[in-house]
Amino acid sequence: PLHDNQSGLVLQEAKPKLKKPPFYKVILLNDDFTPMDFVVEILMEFFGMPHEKATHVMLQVHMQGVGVCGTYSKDVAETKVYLVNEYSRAHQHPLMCTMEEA
Ligand code: NFA
Repeated sequence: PLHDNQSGLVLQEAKPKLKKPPFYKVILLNDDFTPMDFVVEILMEFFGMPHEKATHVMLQVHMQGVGVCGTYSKDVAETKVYLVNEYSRAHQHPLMCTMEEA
């Protein structure tokens, strides 16, 4: 809030705001049914990875259970999670995408 003092100056109060982390990791989760090629396609089309990197990340998710697709602002991460999950659902694959604080 702003307050006028007697001299007519306007001072900005120092707000002790604790900002949340501005970036989020978009995470892909393994499952037993989604074809490997479909996951590679998603990593290339939605996350801009070249085929070799997409294959590496897909195999990491396959073996470790989770993998990072990329780090984005909150809005962009939310949009990517939504689009990937909708695309997977539309193709009747159970692939799940989520996000967490970076
Ligand atoms: N585990 C899946 C399979 O064996 C492949 C997969 C990889 C699924 C990464 C989801 C994420 N077909």
